[in-house]
Amino acid sequence: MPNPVNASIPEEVLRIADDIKTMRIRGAGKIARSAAQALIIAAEKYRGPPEGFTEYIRTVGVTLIRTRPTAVSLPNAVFYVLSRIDGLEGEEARIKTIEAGKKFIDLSLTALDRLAEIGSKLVEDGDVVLTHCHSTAVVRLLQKARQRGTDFQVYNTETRPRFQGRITASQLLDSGIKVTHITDSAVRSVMPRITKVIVGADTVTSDGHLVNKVGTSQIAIAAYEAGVPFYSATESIKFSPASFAGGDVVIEERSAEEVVDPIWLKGRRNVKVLNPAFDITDPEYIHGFITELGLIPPRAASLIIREMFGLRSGHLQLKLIEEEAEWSH
Ligand code: RI2
Repeated sequence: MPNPVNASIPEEVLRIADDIKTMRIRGAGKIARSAAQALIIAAEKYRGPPEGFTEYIRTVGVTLIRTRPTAVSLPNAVFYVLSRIDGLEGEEARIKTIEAGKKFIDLSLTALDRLAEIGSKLVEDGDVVLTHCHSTAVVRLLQKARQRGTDFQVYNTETRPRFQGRITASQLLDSGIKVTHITDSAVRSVMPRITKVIVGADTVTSDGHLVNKVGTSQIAIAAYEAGVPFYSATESIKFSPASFAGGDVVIEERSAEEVVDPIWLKGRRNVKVLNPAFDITDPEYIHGFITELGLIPPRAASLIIREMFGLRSGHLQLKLIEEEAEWSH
């Protein structure tokens, strides 16, 4: 179905969508807050007829959801805002969109702060924490532990192909935390020195699976083998109501150029490059999810989803995602 109002989406909103797609804006929490901000901007800049607003803002929501498929915080942010204007029209809907967008950003930042506070208490003197990729939630948690005066150090993976681990290393070093930067493939060999693994999350499913940066599941298995507890630090907005309703998590495949030099690839046309951005860790390897609601065991994920989003939200989200799929054909 052609999208009739696409042309009127403000430039600034389309830029945010593009920045999410190209990962200039990245990290599941930041992506969600940026999507909420984009909805606020779209509502503030709307100049069309009042009766066209609801359709317009849904189109903006769908445009944002289409940018990256894996982190559920993105559709959760869009759904949070859109569900609050359900049944409203015109100016009332426009004002409520702005209010809901601001409220979402506020809640998300408060959750981040709270989970960092809760998680920081898990870090003890003498700990050697391993982390993967760059997660704002993990960095905040470690910074809080440091502020509390806990004496610990961190091993962090470089995280190929996009090297988000370098951001983690810089931020931890700036906070006075001792960091050892390792290649992704060194994880198992350093595991005997590690006392805790703490990674972020892009999506947590209702049955307690963790979807996170590719390589996470290998780390979880290596930690399990060595008897090292494995945690994921995640705001509850990364729990997936759609998975509760039977929806699958789509693992994003990114371009070959992120993995190999295009010139190298040009001369080797028969080489197939695969670049999945995320993988899935089974609940049995996960000690707990550090959330703003406390430390949650994987088997309790469905309770969190029910509590935070309600029973019907999964079906409603799936409907929105299905509409999105129709539009993209
Ligand atoms: P915060 C990142 O994905 C990583 O997988 C990280 O663990 C996750 O987002 C959560 O990040 P990407 O956007 O919300 O780099 O904790 O592909 O920042």
